[in-house]
Amino acid sequence: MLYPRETKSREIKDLSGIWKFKLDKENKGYEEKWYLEPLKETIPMPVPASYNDITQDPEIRDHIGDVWYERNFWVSSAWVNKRIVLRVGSATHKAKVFVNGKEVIEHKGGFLPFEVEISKYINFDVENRVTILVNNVLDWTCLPPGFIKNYNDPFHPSGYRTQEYLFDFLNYAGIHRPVILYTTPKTYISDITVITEIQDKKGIINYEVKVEGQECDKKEVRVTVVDKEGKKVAENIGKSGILEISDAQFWEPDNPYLYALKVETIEDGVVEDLYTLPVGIRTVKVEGNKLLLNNKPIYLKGFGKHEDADIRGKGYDPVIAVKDFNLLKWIGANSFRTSHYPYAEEILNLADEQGILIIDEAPAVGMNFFNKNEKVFCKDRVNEETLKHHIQVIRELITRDKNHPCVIMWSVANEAATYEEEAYEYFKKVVDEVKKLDSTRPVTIVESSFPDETKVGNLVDVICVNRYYSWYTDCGKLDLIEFQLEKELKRWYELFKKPIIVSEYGADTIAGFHSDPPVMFSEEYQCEMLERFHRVFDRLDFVVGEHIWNFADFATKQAVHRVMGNRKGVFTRQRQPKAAAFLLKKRWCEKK
Ligand code: GCB
Repeated sequence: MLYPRETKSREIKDLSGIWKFKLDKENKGYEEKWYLEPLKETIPMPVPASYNDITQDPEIRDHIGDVWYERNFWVSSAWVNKRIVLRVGSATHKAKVFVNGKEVIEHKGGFLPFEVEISKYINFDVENRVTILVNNVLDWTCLPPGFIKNYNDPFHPSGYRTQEYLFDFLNYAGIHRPVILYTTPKTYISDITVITEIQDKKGIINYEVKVEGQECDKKEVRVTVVDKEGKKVAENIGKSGILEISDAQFWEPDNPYLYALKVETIEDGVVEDLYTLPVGIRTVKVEGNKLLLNNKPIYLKGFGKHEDADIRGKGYDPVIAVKDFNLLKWIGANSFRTSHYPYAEEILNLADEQGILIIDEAPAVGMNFFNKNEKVFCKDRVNEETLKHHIQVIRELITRDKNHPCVIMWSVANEAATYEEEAYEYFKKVVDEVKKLDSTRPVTIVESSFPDETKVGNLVDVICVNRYYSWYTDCGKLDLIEFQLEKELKRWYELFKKPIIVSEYGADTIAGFHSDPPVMFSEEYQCEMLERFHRVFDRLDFVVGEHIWNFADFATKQAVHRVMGNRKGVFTRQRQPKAAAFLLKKRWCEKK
């Protein structure tokens, strides 16, 4: 699925803005066919945004089930002969879409886009109505999984239920990414795949173009590579081929050079469709205990992040997005992980442009009770149906993100119960699917298990491990960090002989809390902890990256160990630096 871009043959109409919104208190709107008529008794709701924090109403914030969004739009008759597509950047977690009262598509999975051609449902030159039913319930067949707890005890009124989940971020819901209409010609470029290679100074782009629609086989395909100065540097005719650029510029954090790949369909000498894909020529490889970018070792400096901000929740906002990239640059980071789900494509586009490397993660998180008596991989929990959905999500993720130079690794899950025997078969199938779809990028499964207990260490190319020494274990015992961490990391390497990224480490820190000597939750404690982790990393040459948990404070469900959310941010939720930010800036701006 190509990211919508305007060209001379394609137009975009952004439907973001203020929509009508209605809570479906009893979850009966679908049965009662609310979509047939304009919604009644609505309130205004911004799109994109999570709906949870927009109003003062706890019933909306904590609702379990369906909500409805609606807006009107016009389509002029200038679009009559075009293919009109409605695209939802994401709706969390399930959605059904109706155009003028007709159901046109449904989708499961809260972090990936879906689209449908709606040309035949549109009325031209009059008002049209789009209605989107969004459902936030998580069960064991979803990613991330969750479950509904029904209370049957004297302490809760009858029928009381809660949405439970095992992951550590708030289950925000709503339409989180832009909703747009876009057009293409009736016969159109439906997909492009590029794989780049480097031979000395030569850059090679292997490409494949798919054309769909009427008489698509008759169209000629012309592919041109244009450099930043607008100069044509390579050209080819054909739906697939190899483009060579002598003396190419290679994409890397210090020089995120993007060529423009212009793809055109042509009939009788007339260009009908044009799509322009930004292409960065770069390679990623694992060799011995190193991660190589363009055949040179690269050390990842950065964070686990979240899509999270005040009021907006998980809604994409260009203000937050650009601010975050500015902070990444300011602090000297070169990478982040899209913990714990695929982020908006707009974020990946920025990363391509700014030279930020990304570990792209599937929304498989919360597959662990951290209690060995509670199995996860079993008939009633993570089972065949979950696996089927996981594979579907992997397909959608790779289809969406395969062409981004910034994406250097796939993470298929975070902190699953990989110590369970059944985890091996499950993840083998998931990793096989990734390899089948993309053999050019390393794959990881982010671990909380220990090296001697994991069953999946042999499935991955890079070991990613999350560890919280002196926080969740041996609270306050900073002096144990180096002893414990070094021992563990050496064991990982001894067993698997693969490069290691410490993909999470950190301490909850309330900005403004101070203590010397450091105690937990103070800014000094966060600094001291990081420094001790770093001393170990600097001693071990198989450690190829450090991603601190987390970039910024973020919202979680309410719990006694969460002080208005998770406070492990190096920045506050409002993106102001804690003391650790200055420590990291010094380290990362110096460290190669
Ligand atoms: C983890 C999880 C992350 C949590 C973090 C924490 O291991 O991967 O989602 O937020 O720990 O702070 O507990």
